[in-house]
Amino acid sequence: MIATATTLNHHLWQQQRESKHPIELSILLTRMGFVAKVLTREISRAALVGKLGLVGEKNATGDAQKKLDVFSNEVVVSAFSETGLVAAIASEELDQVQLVECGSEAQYILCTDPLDGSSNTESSAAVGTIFGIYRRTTGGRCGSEADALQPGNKLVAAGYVLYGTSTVLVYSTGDRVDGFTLDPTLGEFILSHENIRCPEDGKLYSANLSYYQDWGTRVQSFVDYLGDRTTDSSYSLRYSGALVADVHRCLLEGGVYFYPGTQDQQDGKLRLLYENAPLAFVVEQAGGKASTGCDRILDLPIESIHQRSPLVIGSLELVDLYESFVQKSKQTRYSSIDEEEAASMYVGGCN
Ligand code: P6P
Repeated sequence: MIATATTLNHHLWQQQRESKHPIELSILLTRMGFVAKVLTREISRAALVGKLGLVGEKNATGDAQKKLDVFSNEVVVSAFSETGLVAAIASEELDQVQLVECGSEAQYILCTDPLDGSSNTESSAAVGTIFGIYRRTTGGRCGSEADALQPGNKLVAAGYVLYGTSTVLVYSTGDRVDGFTLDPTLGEFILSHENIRCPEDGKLYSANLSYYQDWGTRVQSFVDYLGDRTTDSSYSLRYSGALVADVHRCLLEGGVYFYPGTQDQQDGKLRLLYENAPLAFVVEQAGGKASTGCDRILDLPIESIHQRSPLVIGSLELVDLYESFVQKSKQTRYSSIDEEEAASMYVGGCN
């Protein structure tokens, strides 16, 4: 019954009242809800107002930049700058950290991929916004890049917005994960996925298998195991081209998403600060797991804002299974390849 529905704002107030987080985080997460409403509207009508297509340049990480990438970034930067609570913003679409506010109240840092999976916009497939929020660490009058270079285990809040068949906002401030679905007739995010728990295991996996030949033999063995129909465990591949959509599916239904390193890009494609770390924060809070295949994502030191890392994320059992293939020390469990071959061939992993 809609009259008793819990809106995002009410949920944030409840969490804040139970002293789960400071009022500033409620304000910032409410702001993300506003951004999500604006982007829901603009993404859904982009084809009608000439907002699809490329802008011509590439962004700081070499990705082709879409008009919607630039627009989404502008919406995020302006919306969070107006709060007076954000000292600096690190974005996939900005070469450098944008220093925003020098007021004493500006104690937070926003790290964001404003429009993840933007290549999907041309075909009206799912896209997302990823965000992570840190407290400032430097004491200077203004924020600085150093404030953004914190490991994911220092995040105070993180989440994402999925623009799919519905718009869903998922967030955690460090003790649970909740999801809200936008009711466009009310303009409100309504609690629809309370206290999300990631299934410990699952039968779905997400990866771009066109890179199979570029992966090390240990990752290839993992993929071969998942595709082996002679065993009693049959897995299905689901890959959308949008990290947010694939991770959201793993979070709700169980499954694993992986984007390993290759010979040419040993750290893979995905960016640690504003893609992997915020999603790892959410998935771990829901009982899942996120690593490079070797090391916990949230413990990785972050030396540059566009730093990349391999990623395997999702159900605990499936991430452990992946790690059992790529970690020499855990390799006795499933892999048929012998230690010498594995040790000599592994790319982007650990021994
Ligand atoms: P590929 C989108 O560019 C993104 O960052 C993720 O959202 C997505 O999972 C991945 O890259 C897709 O990369 O190499 O499969 O096209």
